[in-house]
Amino acid sequence: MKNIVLISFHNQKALGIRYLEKALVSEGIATNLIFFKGFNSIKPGTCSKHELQLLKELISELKPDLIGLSVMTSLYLETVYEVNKMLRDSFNTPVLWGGVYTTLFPERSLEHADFVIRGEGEQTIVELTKAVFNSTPYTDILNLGYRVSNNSSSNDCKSEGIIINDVRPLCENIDLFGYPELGGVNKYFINNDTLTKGDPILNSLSFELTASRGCPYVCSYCCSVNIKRVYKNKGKYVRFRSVDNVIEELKIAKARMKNLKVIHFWDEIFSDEDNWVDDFVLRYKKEINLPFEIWGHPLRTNKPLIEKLVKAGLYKVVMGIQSGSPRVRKQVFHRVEKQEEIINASKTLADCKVPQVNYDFMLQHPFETVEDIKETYELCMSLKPPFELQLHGLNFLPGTDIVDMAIKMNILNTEELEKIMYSPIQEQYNMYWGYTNNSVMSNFWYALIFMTQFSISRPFARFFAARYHSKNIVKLALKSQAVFKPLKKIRYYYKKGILVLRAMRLS
Ligand code: B12
Repeated sequence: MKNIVLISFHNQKALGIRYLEKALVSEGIATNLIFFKGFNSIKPGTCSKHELQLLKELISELKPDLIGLSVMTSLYLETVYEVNKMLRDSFNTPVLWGGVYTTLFPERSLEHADFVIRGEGEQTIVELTKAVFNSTPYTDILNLGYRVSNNSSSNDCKSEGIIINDVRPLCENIDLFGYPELGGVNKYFINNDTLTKGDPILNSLSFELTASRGCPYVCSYCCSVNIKRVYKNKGKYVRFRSVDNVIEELKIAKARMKNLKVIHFWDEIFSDEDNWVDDFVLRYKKEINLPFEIWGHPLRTNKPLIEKLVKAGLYKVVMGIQSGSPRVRKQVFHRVEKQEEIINASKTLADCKVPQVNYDFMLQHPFETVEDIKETYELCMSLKPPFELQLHGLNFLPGTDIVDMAIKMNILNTEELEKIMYSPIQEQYNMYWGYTNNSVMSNFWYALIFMTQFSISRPFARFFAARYHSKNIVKLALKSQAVFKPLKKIRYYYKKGILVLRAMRLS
């Protein structure tokens, strides 16, 4: 039977290919999903020879007529290239790429793939798969890009031998996409040198979904604004699902996932629209009643909203602040919120007693001065505790505005940036989580920022900060990290335990 295989990388929950499966299966197209490698945000590593062999054997068994690779992030390109090469060397099947990276770099992707799909793929993948299966023309399919053997006269032709068609208008009613199917015999997970049949999500403690698509902000380090530009004049970019549709999806997850303890909403901006939220909290509490986590934004955090969400089960908010320096935030990161707005948001989260508040910062990157990192320390001291900090570096992601800024400001040149952006997966993660800045004072303020998140170390941070001119104090503060760093691990296990207990009480 003709079928399509879709492969995700380092992500067994992969919303992208799960939505595509829904679209294909709804049209009666046989679809298999392979989750190649599990998610590991600290030490991902690439695939082993054995894992590649397992994939090859599985593809030989499934005999697909089209193979789609989900290239969501450039960080995992090393694994994507290995898989792509194996497919090219071993099979004659056309290969299709899609996902955020492909959307922003269709020409580059076509150096490896026969077809690319830009943007949201539901309708296009159905049209392309039908065309490939039935050997009918695909040249006019919107969102599609493909290689041609001889030159074409099409206006959409961007480079020789390549056609990139226009994108279709965005689907405004995203309920029409439905939601991913849980379980099924068409799912395979390859990880740790083992192939497991069945949907890996079914045994998970958490369920991940998104109640919206798109983001209204223009942060320079994120791809969202660049994806939005691909869709210029093609309709509304930020769209919300109906509460009904979201609750239906969650009810199925709750019924089918026996270990389910927590829900993650991965909306770039969780809805703050009154009617939607009122309806959601009422139904969520009544029909789902499990702790849930959202990503927050300082400009979308107000007391009535957070109070309602906490009553419904909101247990964790992760809020990107990224820098305490107004200069870095505005001029480098293109973020519009002011210092007082961030502090007020932190008051709201603390006053509403959100059980877990996590602030995200990008530090020690080439745009930052010692004065900027000192300002981040000062902001952290003004945030209302309790909170946790997620401190990391800046990933230069291909196609983002910050890459062009780094070139224009002579911070890095094109070759240096290419090397950074396309280096092996582990190197990119080391840069992201690493502690590579050599300036002693930058390391000093970084250490103090870390200390602001624990009530036990906060007074020490204040003490060290007041004496930052003294070399001995700077040395002492840097040494004291060895004492405070383990606090993070202790807190992690403590919070995890509390969360499981809380979920057991609720269910
Ligand atoms: C939610 C999310 C996550 C979740 C993923 C949850 C999950 N279950 O999948 C979590 C928090 C785990 C996560 C982790 C990471 N993420 Co993330 N994430 C997002 C976010 C906000 C939304 C993605 C999403 O689920 N959208 C909804 C689904 C339905 O859309 P989609 O995935 O884009 O899929 C559609 C199309 O792209 C296309 N498509 C997708 N796959 C395929 C395959 C084929 C064959 C075809 C034809 C089409 C196609 O069709 C799909 C349906 O319309 C995006 C931002 C964004 N605007 O995309 C960042 C984003 C994708 N993440 C990003 C990054 C960097 C990461 C991490 C590397 C972060 C880190 N340092 O660890 C990891 C990598 C995870 C991984 N292994 O892939 C970057 C990627 C950019 C880049 N160049 O690398 C983005 C764009 C954000 C940013 N900073 O710019 N992420």
